[in-house]
Amino acid sequence: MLCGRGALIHFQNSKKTMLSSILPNDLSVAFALDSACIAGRPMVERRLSDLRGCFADQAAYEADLAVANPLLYAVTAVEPASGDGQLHYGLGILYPGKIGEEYYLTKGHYHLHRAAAEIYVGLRGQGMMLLEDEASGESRLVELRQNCCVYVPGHTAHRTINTGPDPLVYLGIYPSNAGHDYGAIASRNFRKIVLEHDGKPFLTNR
Ligand code: S6P
Ligand code: ZN
Repeated sequence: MLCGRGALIHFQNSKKTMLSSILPNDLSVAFALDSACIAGRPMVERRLSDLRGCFADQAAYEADLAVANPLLYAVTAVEPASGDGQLHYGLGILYPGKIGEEYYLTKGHYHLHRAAAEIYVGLRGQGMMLLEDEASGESRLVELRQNCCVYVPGHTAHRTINTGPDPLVYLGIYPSNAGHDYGAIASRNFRKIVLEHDGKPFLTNR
């Protein structure tokens, strides 16, 4: 899969973005709710092997990985323009499953441009977003499901978690200069984890 993402700052330029500079097929984009595919666009795929260190139960992780390396999630980014004030968005699909008692999740990140906020729009399935404030370490677990929006403030690490039986499909809409910082989370992970307890999501300390 081609990768159009990574820990890069998309520097804004001061040039005004003109409607005529946007490709017609970036103005209206059709997507599939069953696969989160957008025809002709590269999709970043994350398999179980890409999430080493993310799950709390490392023995369960290694045992599952020894058997199979399933696709956990995929994201297609749409980047119509990168000038001042422009937006990018990502269409994500996170499949259902667990490692031990912990639900399948995304790596999670801060934005490289820390002040950049993001809006998640749930399109299908049921899940949660784990938010963690960088300065205070405060955690919030909020619902993300079909017909539900989640606001992720700037300076907030965010991770998506599928707590349901079906794929969780969502859009994340963010400033074009947001970028991704995976390093901070990769080195210390989120403070909290979400486990299944009596069939329901349960937030607890790592
Ligand atoms: C980008 C936005 C999403 C995530 C996607 C995958 O700012 O938050 O498109 O990239 O949910 O998560 P992650 O943590 O692997 O990038
Ligand atoms: Zn983000």
